[in-house]
Amino acid sequence: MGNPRAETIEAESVRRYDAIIVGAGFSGLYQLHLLRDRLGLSVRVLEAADGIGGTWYWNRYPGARCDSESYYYSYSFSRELEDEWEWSERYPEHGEIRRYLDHVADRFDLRRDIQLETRVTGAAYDEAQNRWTVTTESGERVQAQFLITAVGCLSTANVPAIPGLETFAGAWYHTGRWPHDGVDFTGKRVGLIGTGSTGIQAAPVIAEQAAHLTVFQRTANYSVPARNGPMDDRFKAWVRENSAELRRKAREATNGHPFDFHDRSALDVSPEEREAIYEAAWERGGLRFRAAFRDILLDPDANETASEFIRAKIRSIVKDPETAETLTPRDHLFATKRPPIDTNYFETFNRDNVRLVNLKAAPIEAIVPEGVRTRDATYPLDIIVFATGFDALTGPLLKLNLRGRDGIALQDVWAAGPRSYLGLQVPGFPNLFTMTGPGSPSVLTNMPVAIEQHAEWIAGCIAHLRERGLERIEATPEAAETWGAAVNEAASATLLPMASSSWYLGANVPGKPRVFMPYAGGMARYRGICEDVAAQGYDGFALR
Ligand code: N01
Repeated sequence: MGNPRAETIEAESVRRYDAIIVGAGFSGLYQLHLLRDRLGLSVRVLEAADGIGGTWYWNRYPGARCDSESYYYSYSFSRELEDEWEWSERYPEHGEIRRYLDHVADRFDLRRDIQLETRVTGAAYDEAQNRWTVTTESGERVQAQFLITAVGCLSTANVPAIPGLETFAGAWYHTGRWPHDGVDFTGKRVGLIGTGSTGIQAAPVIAEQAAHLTVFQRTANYSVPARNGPMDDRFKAWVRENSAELRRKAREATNGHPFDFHDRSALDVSPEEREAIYEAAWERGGLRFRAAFRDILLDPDANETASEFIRAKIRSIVKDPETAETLTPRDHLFATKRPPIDTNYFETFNRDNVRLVNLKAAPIEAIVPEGVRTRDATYPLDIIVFATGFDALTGPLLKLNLRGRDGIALQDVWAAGPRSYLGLQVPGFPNLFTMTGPGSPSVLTNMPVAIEQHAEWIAGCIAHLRERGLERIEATPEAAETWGAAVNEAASATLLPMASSSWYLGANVPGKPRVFMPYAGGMARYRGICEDVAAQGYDGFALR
């Protein structure tokens, strides 16, 4: 028998809430606002960092800015918020996004329910009490009926296990854990490993400051110019006038961006017309390049025309033919990996202080005290920057050490890859909601659109339970099975699974199961499915 006095003391030391939210980025902030201010729940947000912002708290690397345009990479739920905030550039820089989120936190008085510097190390569901107990790094324990993970999709830094890293005599950094004081590259020999969206943003900025930059490239990447610039007054006025329509478009779009995909095929126009269309899209810049034709992500032959257009651009920009050839992607099609956009990325390789190393020809073997050693050579360096991405989608959730009914561990349930219903719930984990989880559109969309939809759906679901005196919701295994098939089917209808080195498939992390994780059926379709599920009394969930 336990000691009743000790049990009382323990019970008193555990704080209880209706809901605990893990993470204070875009997702956590809005979810807190909805659950507390609309539903009247007691809510606690636990955040590992000492500030809010989520991914934008950590990603402060040189050149870090969003690839979605600022006027729609923001919340749409409050017209007042929209009216009072002014973005300064076409693409918001990381600091400006943090200022925006700080403003949101102040404006909606969110801070009083956010506990910073609190890293969650575990969470377990107790069936008898129908409560989640969350444990933090400092040993604190908090309980809630509902647990909502708002931990982001790209928040677990992937530092490759290259032998000898600990022997490196210089300094090294991962872009997703960038020092707040910045890094001074002046006079330094810098090595940048990785040429995804991050490396492609960082390289031109580092090259301008460093004495020398060596870019270590494993997979060559397509990139389209961002064409960033200040938001002029005319454009700002246009956004204000059209705000409602732009937001509607974003909500109804496949990918949460307020632009239309052209309904013409890349194969139905003459080569001259196609070239002119791509040229105009290249000049306009940004992720919208993909929308030049409807079938770029659907038909390999159509895609090849876009891929070849970009390859030709690389050849025309990069002066040294050998460097241009190394930079030219040939092992995957355009946008089958998340397409980067850039400011002078390919131009950077025309600088005298920049060198490209082809890791496909000679892989990295070790990091040695003086730098990086590949099979062919040793490159002396003072600083190594890892732009090597993230353990995407599942990584941040698995790190929480979640245990559901009967002590089952999420690690075990997902050993062969993630399984969920709508990306929102996992069978065996009642009252746990995974915002932008694997199986939802998340990373294939403009994130705030996906985030708002999830936050609103979860709030609606909890309101539904409360109105009916219900206490518990859990996805059924059958619904998760069917949804898993729908996720696979949606991916197979696109060219996305073709890129074998894509992080969408988990291919960037050695040993990770190769499963296409996000739902590729489009945000609009997904939203409709979620609405139908709710309208049918939460079909596929067991409620009681
Ligand atoms: O990461 P990535 P990221 N040795 O995984 C290479 C979002 N984002 O941080 O392709 C050598 O795309 C790896 O090579 P390979 C966006 O969704 C958004 O750049 O696996 N190289 C690749 O080149 C994006 O897609 C924004 O062969 C190694 C690179 O490192 C996502 O975040 C900005 C290696 C990693 O590319 C992730 O982007 C930036 C190794 N051992 C990012 N391991 C904005 O919107 C990996 N690589 C602002």
